[in-house]
Amino acid sequence: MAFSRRSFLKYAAMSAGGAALADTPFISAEARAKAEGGNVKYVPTSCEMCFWKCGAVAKVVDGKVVKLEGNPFHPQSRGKLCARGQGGIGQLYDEDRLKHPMIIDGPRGAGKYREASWDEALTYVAKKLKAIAAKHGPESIGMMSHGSPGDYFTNVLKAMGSHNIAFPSFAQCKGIRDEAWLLTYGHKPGSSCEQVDLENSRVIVLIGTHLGENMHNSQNQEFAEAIGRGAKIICVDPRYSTAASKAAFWLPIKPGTDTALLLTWINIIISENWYDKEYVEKYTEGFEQVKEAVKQYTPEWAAQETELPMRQIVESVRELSRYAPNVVVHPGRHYSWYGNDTQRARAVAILNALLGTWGRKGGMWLPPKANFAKFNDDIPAYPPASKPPLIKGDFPFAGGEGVTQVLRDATITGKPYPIKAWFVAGTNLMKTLPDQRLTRKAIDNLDFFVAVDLFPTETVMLADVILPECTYLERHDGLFKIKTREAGVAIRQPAVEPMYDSKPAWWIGSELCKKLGLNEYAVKGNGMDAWEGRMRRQAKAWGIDYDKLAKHTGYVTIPGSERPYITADNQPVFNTFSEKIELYSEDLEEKGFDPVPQYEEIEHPEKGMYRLIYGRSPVHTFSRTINTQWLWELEKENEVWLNKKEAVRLGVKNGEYVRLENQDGVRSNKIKTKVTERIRHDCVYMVHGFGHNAPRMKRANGSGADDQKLITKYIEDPITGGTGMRVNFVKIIKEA
Ligand code: MGD
Ligand code: SF4
Repeated sequence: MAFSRRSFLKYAAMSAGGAALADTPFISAEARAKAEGGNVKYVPTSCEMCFWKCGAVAKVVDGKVVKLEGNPFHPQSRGKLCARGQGGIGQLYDEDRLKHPMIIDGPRGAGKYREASWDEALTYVAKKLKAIAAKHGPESIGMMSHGSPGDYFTNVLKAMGSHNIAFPSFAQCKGIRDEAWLLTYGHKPGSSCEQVDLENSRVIVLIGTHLGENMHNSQNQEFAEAIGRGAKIICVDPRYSTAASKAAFWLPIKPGTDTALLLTWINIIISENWYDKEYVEKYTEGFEQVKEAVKQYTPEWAAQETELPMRQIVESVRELSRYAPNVVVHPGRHYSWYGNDTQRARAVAILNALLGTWGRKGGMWLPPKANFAKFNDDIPAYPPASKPPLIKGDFPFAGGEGVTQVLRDATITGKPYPIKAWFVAGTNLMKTLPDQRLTRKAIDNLDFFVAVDLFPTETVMLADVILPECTYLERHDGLFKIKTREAGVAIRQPAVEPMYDSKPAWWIGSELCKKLGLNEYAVKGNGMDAWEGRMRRQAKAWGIDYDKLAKHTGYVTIPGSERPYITADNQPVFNTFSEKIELYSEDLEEKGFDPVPQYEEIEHPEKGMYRLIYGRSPVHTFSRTINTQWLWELEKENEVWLNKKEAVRLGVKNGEYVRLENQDGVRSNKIKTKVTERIRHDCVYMVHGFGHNAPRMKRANGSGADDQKLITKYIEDPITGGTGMRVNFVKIIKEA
């Protein structure tokens, strides 16, 4: 391959703040190819190495992708890609990819499969699904998915009459936060990306949001620019993270006590009259109730509870108020920490409202204004669900995306009605859902299990039928609505033909519809260009020039959609009952929850045990990139961070391999110790996603340790169903 590992590393070398980002000249894709001549193509598309969906441009020489660059026209990449984005070539040419459809040929879990043609595999899947639907009802088929394949299989399931579709990005991630902001502002704090105006912020508060290690391209670019401009960072994290190393205030909080700090900050801001009175009066409801409810949270109390110096608590919030409203308390993203997380997210939302950040420069920009014409390509309405879907469980604010573990529980218990088949696309459930023992038990209970994936992961290798999707560089995938400060539309289109016998998910879903006798839900037209035809019709409905998008820019702006800040003729719209920001939530009160967040103490580890906390690496996405050649070479294994004094007490040396054993006696793979003063004494930290148990993924298998294996305990948030996963305690076992 023309693109050597060495040149890749040059581009992708990590800086202290995360992955380096490569620049691209500002010129259209077609014009560049013409200028270079020869057998060179530049194909604008959208990255899927994570779900920020940056605009990328693939350079293709003689039919091979040799380079990926950031699309300069796309606001989420701004001409740059992170290391993972550039590493997408490694995913495309990974020799461990799934190459053919496979049908199980032995007991589940034994790893025995036979190759099948697409026709045979899809006929088999359709026959099995039909039989299960006939015997137990279509609702007994459940789906779990992450990323773009979900759309196509949602169509299949709904066409069959099942609405039991759930996404781990809800209960294991940001759904909790989104519901809290919907309750408060009537808006999520962002759609494609968080609406944080870091570019113009004067003070940025990060509560466990580890920008720099958590790598979302444009957000990290803006964060770096803000630091360069002298913006002050207040970083609340038990660990001296990359972001903390750039901070004016690092608050090494006792894990699980963030709501105590937030409510105390709210109390200080109110009692010191540091809040934005005019804004609060004009745009919020329930101020007096909040004032009353937070009175009890004094700085003295918070200092004890959070183990932070009182002076630091007061001085940091004074700094924050001093520059308000050009400040932002980042809404965060991954929220499933302690089981009371919706109220922590509410506290962040309320704090932002008191500082008047929504719609203010340096705060949170207003959502862009754009009306996209309805387009469903004349697909008929789905049949009504034969039984009410389970996916919200007993959680009153479980949102529209569904709570994954509810499907898993019903698969195990058969209650309130049985789930007999799973359709799993683009998610490695064994590494995504807490308590792997339950995930395995549920899979063992299934009558039928289909997986659509790129790789033979531990979850995929438990499926009865495995369907190989092609990578994002080999497929059309739709026109994406992108909402940043402006609204726009981006394209995903193939840079090269699908390798092996892999197919795009739209094709798999469409062919399955036909095999199920649901032709009216299949993509119109035949052949591999049918989806592109649909994309063209969609572009037309939206008034977008498809050819410009596909050949030149990869992204187009919706003119006039940008209106980031409040002005006299640009007033914010809050989609709440009161049409204001609801500091006091009657919706929560009605369902028996605290209308203003209150602090709840959680269990802490006993001496000798440490709370297990986890986070991200700038060069990996969950467990999905560990096997990707260059990314694996950059970081092959994770480490466990252990406080230096604790290490001395335990006699553990830096670099020594240990195992972690949790409160239920579950032991990890061996993991290297990073002895450091950069973490509190009561917790240990590791990067999520390593420690695969997937022998066919040669690089990833057995590399590092799996945090999910140790997360046998989780606490469900009673409001949204989020699974609090930082409630496990581990001890360190020295290797013999
Ligand atoms: P979290 O896991 O919530 O992640 O990124 P974030 O939302 O930033 O936060 C991890 C940080 O929380 C760590 O620094 C940890 O020390 C700190 N922490 C742990 N416990 C506590 C606590 O009790 N209190 C406080 N204040 N801090 C605590 C996740 C985000 O990252 C998400 S949701 C996605 S989907 C993306 N995934 C991803 C990826 O996989 N790879 C890379 N490179 N970037 C990613 N960006 C996104
Ligand atoms: Fe790709 Fe990186 Fe953008 Fe994610 S942040 S979409 S991995 S370039």
